[in-house]
Amino acid sequence: MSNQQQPANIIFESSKHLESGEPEPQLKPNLLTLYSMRFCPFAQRTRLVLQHKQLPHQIVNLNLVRKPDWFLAKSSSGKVPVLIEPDGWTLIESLVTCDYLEDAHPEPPLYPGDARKRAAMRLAVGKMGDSVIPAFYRWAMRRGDEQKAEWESLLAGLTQLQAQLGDSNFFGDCDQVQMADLMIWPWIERLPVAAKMLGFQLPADRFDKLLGWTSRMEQQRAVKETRISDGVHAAFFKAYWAKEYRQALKAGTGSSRGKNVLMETAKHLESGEPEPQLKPNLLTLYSMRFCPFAQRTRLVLQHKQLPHQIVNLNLVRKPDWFLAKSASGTGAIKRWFSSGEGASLVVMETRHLEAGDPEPPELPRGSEVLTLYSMLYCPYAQRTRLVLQHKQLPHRIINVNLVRKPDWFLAKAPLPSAKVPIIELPGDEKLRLADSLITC
Ligand SMILES: N[C@@H](CCC(=O)N[C@@H](CS)C(=O)NCC(=O)O)C(=O)O
Repeated sequence: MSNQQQPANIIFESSKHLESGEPEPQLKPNLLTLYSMRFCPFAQRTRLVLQHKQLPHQIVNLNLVRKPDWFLAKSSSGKVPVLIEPDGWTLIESLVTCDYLEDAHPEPPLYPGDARKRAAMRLAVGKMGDSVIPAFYRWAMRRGDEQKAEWESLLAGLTQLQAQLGDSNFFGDCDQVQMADLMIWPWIERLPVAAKMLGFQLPADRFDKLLGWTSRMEQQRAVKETRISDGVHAAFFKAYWAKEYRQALKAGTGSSRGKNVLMETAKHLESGEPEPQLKPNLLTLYSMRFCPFAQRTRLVLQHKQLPHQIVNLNLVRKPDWFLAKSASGTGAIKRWFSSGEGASLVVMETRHLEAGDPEPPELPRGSEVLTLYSMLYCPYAQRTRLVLQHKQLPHRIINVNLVRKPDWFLAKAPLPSAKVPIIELPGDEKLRLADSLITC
C-alpha cells in the first residue's frame, strides 16, 4: 500500500504503529475503528472484508511487541484485529469480525445462498486454520532440517486445500469471490516472497489450480486495495526474522514519515467531510501529499524533527473549515497560480475522476492556467505534458478514468472516441483541443 493511493473508505490510518507510552489517537466519532498491524495477515482478513464492502472506517496501527495500555484495555486477547463500533461495542478474532461485518452489512454478499456451498467454504477456511496457517508459521520460524520437514507439512496442507478448490474458480464451488477466498488469501499473498527468501519454491506443476485461483484473486478489488508488495513484505520479514521489530514495522514507509509525524490523515479530506479531530498542543500542517510547496515545509519539519500532525486536503473540493483557516480565504491553489514561483503544474486530483464524481470547479476568471484532461499512464497525453513542461506553461491536470468516463468529461470530448489528451484554454470562450499532435 505504500505508494498507492489510500482507498476512499479509509478515512484515517495512523501512519505509525503506536506503542506503549504514546497517547491514544483522537478518533473520529460515528465511524468503525479497526485496531490493526500493517503486516498482520489476520487483520488483513478484516481489512479485505471492509474493502470488499467499501465500508468507511479508520485504522489504528499498533506495535504488538510494545502494546499501549489503552489498547490492552480494549482487547481481551491483546491481539489484532479488534473491531470497534462507534458506540464502543468491541469484537475480536478475525473470522468473527468478518462474519459480523457480513451480517451487519449484507451487501455485497460474501456467502452464497446455497447451504452446501457455504458448508464447503467453511471446510476450506477450517483447513486453512487447522493445518495451513500453523504449518506456515512453523516453517517460517524454524531453520535447517526442521524447516524442511515443516515445508513438507505446509505443502501437504496446501494440497488438501487445493483439493477443496477443485476445478472451481473460487472456494465453495463459486464463480465469484466469497468469504472463504478472502479468509485464505493473506497467507497465500505472503507465501511466494517468504519461500524465495528462505530458499524454497512452490512446485508449480503440483499447484496449478491454486495458482490459477491466486491469479483470479489478484484481480479482486479488495485484494488490490489491501495488498502489500513483495518488496515491502520482504523488508518486513527480513527485519522481523532479525528480531528488529520496530524496523520491521517501518517497512515500506517513506523516510520522510518520521516518528515526529504523530498523525496524518490517510485521505485528502474534501468539502462535505467533517474536520478531523486534531491533537491538542501540537503543530498542524494543512497539506496535499503531492504539493511541492507543502513539501518544503515538511522538509524543514523533518530536518528539525518537530512533532506535528498533517491534515491532507483535496484542493479541488476544499472543505469550508479549511477555507476558514486559509489566510487568503481563497485557498492554496489560487495562491499557487498567482504565486510567481515558476511552478507550471498543479495536479488537481491524483485520483482518476470517474462517472459520478463531480466536475472540478472552474478556474477563477482571468486565470492563465490551461487545463489538461489526462490519464496518468496515457502516452498520448504524456506528449502534451512533455510540451507543457518544456515550455513551463502554467497548467492543471485533471486525470480521468477512461473506462468510467464522467458525463462532464464526455460533454467536453469529441465523440465517438472521447479520448485524452484534451486541452482547455482559459478565457470566456472556452477553446478545447483534442489529439496529442494538435495540442502539442
Ligand atoms: N486468532 C486470532 C489471531 C490474531 C493474531 O494472532 N494476531 C497477531 C498479529 S498477526 C497478534 O495480535 N499478536 C499479538 C500477540 O499475540 O500478542 C484471529 O484470527 O484474529
